[in-house]
Amino acid sequence: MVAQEHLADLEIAADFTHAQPLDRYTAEDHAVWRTLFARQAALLPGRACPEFLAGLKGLGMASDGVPDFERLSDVLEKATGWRIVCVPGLVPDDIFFGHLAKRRFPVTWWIRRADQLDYIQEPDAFHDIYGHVPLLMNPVFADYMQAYGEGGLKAAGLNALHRLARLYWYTVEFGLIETAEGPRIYGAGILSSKGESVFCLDSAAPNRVRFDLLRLMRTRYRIDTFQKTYFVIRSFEELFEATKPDFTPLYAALESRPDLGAGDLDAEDVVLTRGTLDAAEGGWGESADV
Ligand code: HBI
Ligand code: FE
Repeated sequence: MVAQEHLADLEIAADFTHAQPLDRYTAEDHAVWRTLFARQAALLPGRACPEFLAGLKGLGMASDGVPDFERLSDVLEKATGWRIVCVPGLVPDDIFFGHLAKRRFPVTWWIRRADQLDYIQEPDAFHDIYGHVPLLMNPVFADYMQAYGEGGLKAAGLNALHRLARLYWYTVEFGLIETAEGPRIYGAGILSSKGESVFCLDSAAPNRVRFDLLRLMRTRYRIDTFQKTYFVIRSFEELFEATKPDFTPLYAALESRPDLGAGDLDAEDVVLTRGTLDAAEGGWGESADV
């Protein structure tokens, strides 16, 4: 499906939100949700971080079909003050950041087709809801996401959006977290992907590097393959504290440092796993970093 098809007849507000068109979900849509949900439920215990699993449980997220966003919002709001808002798909950066800054998480209403279970380029309802919303039940992560929205509005004025986009990519979407039992997943891009849920922890191909804010903001990334490098945080408190200061001097300092490729290691890195970067294993053929 292309984005345009999802727009037909929806009344979209200036902030890109609209009511969730619950009556438009087909039997196939609900079946796709059930399949994806069951696959991840079988895979994620012992792989996802405990905070994600607790959030999933706390939300009472249904395995029976695409959930009602308002019902989820009511549970979420009681826990951390966040709500879900329904959007037609990717929204402009300033709109996206504006919602986050107000503790509203934009969620795409439509779900991928049955022939797109393993990969879809744009975020859909399964990625947005299943991947992102459970961690918004966690108070520290919930504050981090709001701060990210506020930082985004500021970065836009400083020509540093690409730095902040890297932070989102390598934490919110593809982050790993250390636990007493070993590394666990907290990134939504991984949690909503069967293949990457296994690859990011079990494969010898990718690098796993200790989270360092400056280093991360120098690192390009892959949007259409598994990641070449995962950054590992020690706690959500560490992430929140590291990103709390004003980034303005940081952006200035970064001007004189060269970017790193998605698979590059730096002399100062704390390398937890040095990846083989085996292209066949990672699916890294012809595609390039962004
Ligand atoms: N819109 N709906 C939606 N979801 C996103 O994750 C999103 C977006 N617009 C912009 C955007 N993400 C990114 O460019 C920022 O994270 C940098
Ligand atoms: Fe996402």
